[in-house]
Amino acid sequence: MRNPEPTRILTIGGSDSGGAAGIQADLKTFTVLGAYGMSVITAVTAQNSVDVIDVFPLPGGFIAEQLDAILSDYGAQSVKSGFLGRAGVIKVIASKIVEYDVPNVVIDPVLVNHAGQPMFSEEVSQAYVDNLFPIAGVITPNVHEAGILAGIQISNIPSMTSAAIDLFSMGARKVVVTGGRDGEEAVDVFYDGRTTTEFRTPWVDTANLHGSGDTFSAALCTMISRGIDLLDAIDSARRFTLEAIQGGKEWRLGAGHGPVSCWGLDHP
Ligand code: PXL
Repeated sequence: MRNPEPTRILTIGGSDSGGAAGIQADLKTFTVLGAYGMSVITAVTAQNSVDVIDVFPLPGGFIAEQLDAILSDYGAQSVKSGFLGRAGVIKVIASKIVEYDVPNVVIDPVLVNHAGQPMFSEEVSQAYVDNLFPIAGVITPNVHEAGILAGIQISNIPSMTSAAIDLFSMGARKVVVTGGRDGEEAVDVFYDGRTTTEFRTPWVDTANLHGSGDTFSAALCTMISRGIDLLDAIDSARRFTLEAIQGGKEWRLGAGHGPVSCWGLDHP
């Protein structure tokens, strides 16, 4: 055998035709980090660096078929969810993760577009809380999503921390609220029911952040599947994402918010 057998990781989310976010970001991250990526597509988007022009949701039954196909054969050592968008689809996905007993569940509750504007109804947020929070090893909302889920306005680091604590009390076992900013630092806040931990890295001034949240949670999912302790996995996934942002910060691939880079990085 030439290469060691890779870790198998499943992403469940939407296709970004622009390749910046969604399953494309996830599969690139898994690959760069040496894992074998699989994808269940929930919706196909027509989007670029400027706009999401249209979304074509796939039928829930077909999403279930994709899950059955993968999980009855390859199986997965960890799973990450992204753009799900419908309460019924969220329920189907939760029941399949339970049915196949997939370990290491990372839930990125995608509720806003890259500009931070809500994309879905309240019913979708509630479906995450009711169906995916209880089975998640960790959830990774950004500040906008954490604010929507916790029903609070997040304006600084203390309010990020309050939201993380609220999301724990709503049933999520481990919470990382991402995308905070404190002066010249990018801040993520972690809460596990006992302690809060702040992760800080230098703020990178760039418009090219499209897909950075997906990249972080896909990297986190990969680190966790290797058995790395959660706090170390978060630290490592953040460093990977920081390097990805730094690598693409000067790019002008489109007229709007471009992707992050994810190659040429020296990571285990
Ligand atoms: O970055 C969140 C995200 C994930 N997946 C898809 C998206 C978006 C944001 O717009 O379109 C397909």
